[in-house]
Amino acid sequence: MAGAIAYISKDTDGLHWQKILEPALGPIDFRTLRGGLGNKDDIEIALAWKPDQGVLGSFKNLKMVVSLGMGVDHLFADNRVPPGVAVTRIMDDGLIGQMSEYAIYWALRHHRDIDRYAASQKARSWKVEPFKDTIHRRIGIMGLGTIGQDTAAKFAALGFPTAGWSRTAKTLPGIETFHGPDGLAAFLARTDILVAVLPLTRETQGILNAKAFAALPTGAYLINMARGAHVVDADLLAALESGHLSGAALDVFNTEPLPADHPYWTHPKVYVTPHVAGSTNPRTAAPGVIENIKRLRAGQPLINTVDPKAGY
Ligand code: NDP
Ligand code: OXD
Repeated sequence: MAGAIAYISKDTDGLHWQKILEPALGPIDFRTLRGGLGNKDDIEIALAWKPDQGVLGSFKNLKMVVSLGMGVDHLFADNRVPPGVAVTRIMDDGLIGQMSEYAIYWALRHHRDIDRYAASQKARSWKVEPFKDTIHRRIGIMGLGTIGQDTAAKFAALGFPTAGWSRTAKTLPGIETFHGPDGLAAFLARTDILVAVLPLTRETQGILNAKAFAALPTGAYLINMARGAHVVDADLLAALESGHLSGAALDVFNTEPLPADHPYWTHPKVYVTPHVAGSTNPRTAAPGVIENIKRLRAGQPLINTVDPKAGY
């Protein structure tokens, strides 16, 4: 039998992955954190989500790590992946669709003044809010990768003027594009609803700070579905208090779970969800994982690879 596949996550027992992989790969030597890893020298592939420091490094014959989330920052923190081991990530159309839904839900809720109408309903008040034409609500997607491009295309299809910002230059149908540090201020200046969907890297940590918020137009709204560490919390709270930002929908936080005493929990302009914008669905994520296991074993080039130098 080929080398073992280890499920390295504390979230679940991982046996659902074994059930999904076995019909495609035949009998596999599947190990899990909960069930015991046995002789670690047998482990060739790790399916990992937030591995503890040193765990992956203890697998001497590890050849490939598969991130069980689309984000890979959990693997690069403190060099958790030993040098020379291939890093790939799940590519999950189901998850991508959920992320776009999340952004569109909060954007529409803000755009259509649903909170004000809910307050009016409570007061039995038939009050019509000022009309804002869709073509005047500018959406800005920060990060034009797999998720950002899907989200941008869907906003554009709804008729919102949509722009995106990425590291390298891009041309995308129906989307205004900006890139690099030099393009950031202009991108923010034309953005009424900012959707953050960047990877967390050295360059993007703390990028949603006082300077970035000041560059947004007054009344702008933030949707952060990327990583909490993109946000300088004190700066966001200050921008909300001052009224410069009108609100924020936050799925991710500097500390997760969000501490019980954190001001976001009770802030009248903040919505909190517990890192659920997109959940990995093994049914939709498995085909890419299976393909990569077959490719690794056949000595073929892998797909959905991650560049450890860039960190995404
Ligand atoms: P990708 O790696 O496909 O794309 C990343 C995008 O960010 C690219 O467009 C890239 O630019 C851009 N980018 C990276 N660094 C910079 C930089 N320094 N300046 C400007 N742009 C930059 O990522 P995905 O779309 O797959 O995912 C994005 C993130 O979403 C994940 O890393 C994860 O953190 C988060 N996520 C959150 C989930 C949740 O439930 N809340 C679920 C899934 C993902 P370029 O195109 O030029 O390379
Ligand atoms: C992911 C996540 O990266 O769940 O997939 O955050």
